[in-house]
Amino acid sequence: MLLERALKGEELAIARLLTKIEYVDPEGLKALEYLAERSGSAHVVGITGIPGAGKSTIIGALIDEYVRRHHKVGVVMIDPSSPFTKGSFMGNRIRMQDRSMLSNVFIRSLASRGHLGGVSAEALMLIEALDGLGYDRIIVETVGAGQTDTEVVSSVHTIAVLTVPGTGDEIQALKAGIMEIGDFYVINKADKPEAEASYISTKFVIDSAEINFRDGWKPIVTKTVATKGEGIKELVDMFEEHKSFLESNGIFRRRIVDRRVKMVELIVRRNIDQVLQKTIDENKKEILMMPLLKSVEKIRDDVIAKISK
Ligand SMILES: Nc1nc2c(ncn2[C@@H]2O[C@H](COP(=O)(O)OP(=O)(O)O)[C@@H](O)[C@H]2O)c(=O)[nH]1
Ligand SMILES: [Mg+2]
Repeated sequence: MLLERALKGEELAIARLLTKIEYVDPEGLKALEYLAERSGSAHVVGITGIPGAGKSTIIGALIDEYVRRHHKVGVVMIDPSSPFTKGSFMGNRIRMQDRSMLSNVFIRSLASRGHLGGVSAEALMLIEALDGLGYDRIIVETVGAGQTDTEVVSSVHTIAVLTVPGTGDEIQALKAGIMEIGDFYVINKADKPEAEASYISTKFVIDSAEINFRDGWKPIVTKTVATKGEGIKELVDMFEEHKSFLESNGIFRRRIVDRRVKMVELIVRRNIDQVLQKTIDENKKEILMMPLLKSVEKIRDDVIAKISK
């Protein structure tokens, strides 16, 4: 059976199982239900930031560091503009013959449009599944904009916002309210001369901000050079610290409950949306001929009837 083989860690079986989950196939959903009973221990970290900030690069470096620490790493990428594969992350490292990289890392790229009509439900289902399969560190790459991202971002344990030096990102981000979401502000590309100024101004914004930080955690500002792996060990240390902080507050657990509630909501909402769309398509003519409120009532009653049978 596919699930059994996936639980044994067979990569091909995992890939096929996740596809079935993504497509909301009955076998996939059954497996997801089983995996959801075993999940709940993975630390889920969201990496967000504008395209080109270095998200994919830093994720490659984080994978290295996590595997060095004997973790199993799952990656979910919600960025249609950069369809990375395991090969593109692992290219150099496989040549270094680090076999553990191959068996302890699973990377999944999500397309821009999910099979349920959006990508967030799939992302949450994949996180749940990877968690249940024993991946104890899960990284989610998002561009940090739009509804999908908001839904996913609010369901992860730890959020790291990548900013690029010299772009005035910090000020823009603060204005846009993005500064309120991060647990970490990572000034990547710290090899650029403008990095120090960015670091100082971001720190200033955090220190002087009169905002309620998420869960009472004061965001940490830090610098990295993702391409050289600089600052990555320290970043992972701080992620682990944040994990302990969340665990000691009961927030770690609460976030997983939130994730499940959100997942259920999204799946049901999209099921209902599909019925609604179908009903509207079938009744276009009637809608046009009826008074407005009458047609609203008719469509609503039809949808309710279809759902409840
Ligand atoms: N100089 C420098 N370039 C970097 C660094 N991190 C990433 N880059 C480069 O920035 C570009 C965009 O990186 P990518 O990871 O694809 O960004 P993403 O769109 O946020 O996923 C690539 O050409 C990377 O090599 C860094 O620390 N320093
Ligand atoms: Mg990317």
